[in-house]
Amino acid sequence: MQDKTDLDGLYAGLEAAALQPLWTITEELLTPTPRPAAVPWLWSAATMKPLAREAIRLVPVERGGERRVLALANPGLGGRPYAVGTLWGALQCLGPHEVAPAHRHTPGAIRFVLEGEGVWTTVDGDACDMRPGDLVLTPSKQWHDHTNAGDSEMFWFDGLDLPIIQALDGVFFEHWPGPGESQPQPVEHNVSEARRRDGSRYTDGSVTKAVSPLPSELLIYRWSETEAELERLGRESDDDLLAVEYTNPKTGASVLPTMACAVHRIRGHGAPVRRAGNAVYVVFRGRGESVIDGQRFVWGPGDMFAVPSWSTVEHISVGADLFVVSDEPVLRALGIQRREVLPEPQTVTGDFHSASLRLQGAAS
Ligand code: 1HN
Repeated sequence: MQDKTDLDGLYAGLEAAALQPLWTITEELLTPTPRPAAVPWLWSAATMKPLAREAIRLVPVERGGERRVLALANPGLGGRPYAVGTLWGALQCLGPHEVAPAHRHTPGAIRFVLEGEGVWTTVDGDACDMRPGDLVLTPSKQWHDHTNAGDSEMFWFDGLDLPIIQALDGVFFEHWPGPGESQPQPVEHNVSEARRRDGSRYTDGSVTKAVSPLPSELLIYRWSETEAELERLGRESDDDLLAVEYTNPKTGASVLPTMACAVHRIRGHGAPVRRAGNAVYVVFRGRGESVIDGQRFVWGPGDMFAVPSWSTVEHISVGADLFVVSDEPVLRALGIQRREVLPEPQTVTGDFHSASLRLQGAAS
């Protein structure tokens, strides 16, 4: 009895002193394998696009709000605006002749273009033209603004390492000091592309990548070149899944120190794989499905889905190209990267229906 009272007193004393006894929390802290709070989830283009168009109609792009961006908010993350624990993922859109003001910040960003024309992102003075399938980089601390000089709406995917930089309490942000809200419009466009003609821009999974704190100086990777690389790989291999990673031509490392970008071409039933680290997928072309921890996700162009750390994923399609961004370079830099190919396809135990699809179902 005395012991129980003493023990209660100890725990009360610890709490009052802002101390916690590890022996009561060991098992939740040191899990045998990763237990991400984020859940596998899919955001469909059919749901997102009408909302984005409504936002274009109702909400101007202005200094302060800075961007018209719909953040993928994973329902496992308790309202935080992140697609997975370590990555921001979003649909960004610009209406005809809109300009999003210039700013810079410590989080780094990648853009994968889905739809539209006549838009460029100016990155530290270099105007990078954006066309569907292109990857455009906005490395940490570089000034950037977006200009839509065309008559059509523009949609692209944004990936940022914001949750990582936030976890490090390293977020700094600054508005362009002017004059004006944007950088001066450069006469020449795509300078980084013209300048960096040598060095390989892609690798397949068989190459061990360098670890580098430097972002790529090449800021644009064109879809025509990515596709040529996929075609080349496809002729050399009969795998059902071809993976091409974009690389820094100078160092052979991933495009940014924190984020790796790749395209997976699915032409059959890919092997089930799980890896340490989070990923967000964006469907560029084709239709298919992915089984993530037993749940089936059916997808088509413009859909986006979250694959949290250590969940098993396999992709199935007769022909599709998936863009994928992951935090793999961080795990690699820390020496904790890990990947396993499982011997058997998963048993499908359920089908995923997004919240809005469920609502539509309930209404009809
Ligand atoms: C940002 O600067 C952009 O520049 C997009 O387009 C998304 C999400 C969080 C923080 C900054 C952009 C962003 C962002």
